[in-house]
Amino acid sequence: MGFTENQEALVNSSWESFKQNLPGYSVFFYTTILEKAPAAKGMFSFLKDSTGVQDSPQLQAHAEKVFGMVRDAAVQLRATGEVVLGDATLGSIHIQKGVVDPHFVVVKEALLKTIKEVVGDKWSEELSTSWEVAYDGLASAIKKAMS
Ligand code: HEM
Ligand code: ISQ
Repeated sequence: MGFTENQEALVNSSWESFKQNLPGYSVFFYTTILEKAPAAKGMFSFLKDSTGVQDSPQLQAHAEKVFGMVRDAAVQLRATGEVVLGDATLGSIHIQKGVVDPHFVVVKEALLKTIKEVVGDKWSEELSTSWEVAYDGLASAIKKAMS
């Protein structure tokens, strides 16, 4: 079955909630990533010299971009059934930073955990699956650009 209107609506409304507390959720997102993959810290220019995860405009901007791109992927999946990468340089950026396949799993798990935190008691299996499907479509497009 294709990506449904309801799935798109679930992603859109939780994306709006995410932006309501961008500083808090961004720190939560990075903290979860670094719990799962401590070595990833050195990969991010704005994290490598800090102790722990400190809130900063760059940290927020990057997190907002990642979540916003997954949200866009959901919109694309609903409209066309596929995800097309807008920015062709994303492949080479990630190769250059040393990103490998298992990192995509870590980022996915952290994204889903953050969404769970964002929506609280509005969490549902379908909401989580919607984010997961959109993320997987986007991750495939980035990996293709990396290959
Ligand atoms: C850079 C998006 C997966 C690590 C970037 C940039 C974007 C982006 C848009 C360009 C810099 C920016 O404007 O923020 C995404 C999306 C992903 C993804 C949408 C998944 C669907 C990953 C994974 C890793 C990773 C799995 C590894 C942990 C990085 C690093 C940079 C980067 C280290 C450079 C950040 C810096 O400026 O220091 N990513 N990314 N990304 N990405 Fe990703
Ligand atoms: C992946 N790519 C770019 C920015 C990011 C920020 C947080 C987590 C993962 C990311």
